Amino acid sequence: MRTPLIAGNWKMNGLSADAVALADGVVQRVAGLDGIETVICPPFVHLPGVAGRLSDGIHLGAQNCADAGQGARTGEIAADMLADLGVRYVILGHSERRQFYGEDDATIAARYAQALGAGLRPILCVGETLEERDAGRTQAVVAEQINGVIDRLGSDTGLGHGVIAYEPVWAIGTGRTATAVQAQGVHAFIREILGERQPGLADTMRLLYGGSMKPANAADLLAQPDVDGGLIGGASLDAEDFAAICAAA
Ligand code: 3PY
Repeated sequence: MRTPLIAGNWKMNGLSADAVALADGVVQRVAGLDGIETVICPPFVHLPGVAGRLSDGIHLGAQNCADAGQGARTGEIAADMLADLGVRYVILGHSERRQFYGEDDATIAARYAQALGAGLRPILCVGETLEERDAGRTQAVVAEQINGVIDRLGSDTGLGHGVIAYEPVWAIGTGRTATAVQAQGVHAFIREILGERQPGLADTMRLLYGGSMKPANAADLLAQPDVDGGLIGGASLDAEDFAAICAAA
C-alpha cells in the first residue's frame, strides 16, 4: 500500500511574507486530511520561515541540493544544511534545472547521493520533451534518465528512499497536461524499469505525476493505478487549489 504524496513546487516565487501566508493557508486546509502525505517546497531562503508553520503530515521540501558536501561551491546549498533546517524531501533533476542550468544525469546522480547521505528523500524528476514524444522516444528518454542516475549510485542505491516524478516537459508551465491514459502508461513503464533494477521496488516506490496538475484534472490523474500522487507547480501557489488536489488524492 503506497501512501499518496502531494508535493507543491513553489519554484522561484514569493517574498518571505507571501511564503509564510501561503504555508499557513495550506496548513489550515490540509492538516485535517488523513491518509496522505503533503510536502511543500519553497525557495531555499523561505525554508526557515516556512519550517516553523508546518504541522503533522505536512513536510518541508527543497527544490535542489548541491552535488558535493560543504565547501568551496559558491551559490550552492549542501544537503546536510537542508536536513538541519528540517527538510525531508528534495526535488532533483527538475526539467527547469536540466534546461536552464545544464544539469545532466551525472550531476543529478551526485546530488541524489548527497541527498541520501544527509537522510533526505529525493524526488527525482524525469520526462520527455514534445519532440521526443512525437519521435516515439518517451520510454527511451525516461529509461535513460532513471538508469542514468541508478547506474551512477552503485550497488546499495537507497533508491527506495526516494520518489520518482514523471513530468513531461511539454506539460510544465504550459497549461497542457498529459491525459490520464498517457500518464498511466509512462508510470506503468517506470514500474517495469524499477522491477528490473530491484525486485520489490516496483510495488513500493511512489510515482508522482507532475505537469500542470490542477483541481480540474487531479482526480482523473490520481485515480490511475500507478499514479501515487502529484508534484504540483502553479496550482501549489494557491492554498485552495493545492488543498483541493490533496483532497482528491
Ligand atoms: C509544473 O507543474 O509546472 C511543475 O513543474 C511541477 O514541478
